[in-house]
Amino acid sequence: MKYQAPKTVLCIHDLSAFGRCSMAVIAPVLSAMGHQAVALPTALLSAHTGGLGNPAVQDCTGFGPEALHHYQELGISFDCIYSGYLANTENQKLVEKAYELWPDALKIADPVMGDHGRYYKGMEEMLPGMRHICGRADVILPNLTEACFLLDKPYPAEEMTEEQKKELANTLSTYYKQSLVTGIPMGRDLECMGCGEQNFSVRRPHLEPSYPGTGDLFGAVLTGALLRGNALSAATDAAAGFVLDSIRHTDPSADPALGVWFEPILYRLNGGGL
Ligand code: PXL
Repeated sequence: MKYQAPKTVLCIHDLSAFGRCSMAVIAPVLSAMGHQAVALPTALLSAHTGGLGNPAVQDCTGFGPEALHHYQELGISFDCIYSGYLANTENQKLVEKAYELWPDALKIADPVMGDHGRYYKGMEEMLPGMRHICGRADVILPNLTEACFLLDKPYPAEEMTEEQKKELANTLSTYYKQSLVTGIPMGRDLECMGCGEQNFSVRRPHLEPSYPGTGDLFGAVLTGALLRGNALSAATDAAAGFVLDSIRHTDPSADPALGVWFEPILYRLNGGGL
């Protein structure tokens, strides 16, 4: 096998320990793909907030700036800064600070704010800061709801026409370098639309039920594949395929709140065609 130096990825996400989302899927996926995941948790939760009772929550806002200071002292150079769920506006400033400290890093931002046309609890106040972060990122990963929030557009009540998608893509391209809008319902499929420097779309069957953490799984595989030198469209295809395979490997009678069973197929990311 060709030797490839591990890429170092600063991961700014929450760590929800149980329930297979955020850092709990991002770190193992990046490791399996041969990268070093440096976990900078924005918050610690005993489990995610999507149907597993009342998790214990520890805010980590004070930890972030000290961690960045330490990495600066160590002279670490990050190849990539990948951010997701940010618990407050201080966390948003942390991402901006990381961008300033490591301007050459590939900046991937998932503007986690909501889904199904609605904000997650308390996330409305995050919109201005998310717009700012996304404006500086190389690649943003909004779902359709978040793309509509970013652009101040109403969430489409019905399936989008090609014309409407084109309009969304054009508007996103005016503000953001490269967007990947996930979760666009198209018939029996879900579409991921790439727009900006590269325009393409990737579709996979829309399987029910929906599981928490699949957006994080998608983002982590995409990030890992980009850092291996794949083109954005190939990385998107790989990420969408891995999410679908993980869903297919999940016992359909299991509680969806427990997330998808990606662990048994993690080995596929280590090498393969990526
Ligand atoms: O990306 C999923 C996610 C991340 N973080 C927290 C969550 C969820 C989904 O419910 O609750 C805290």
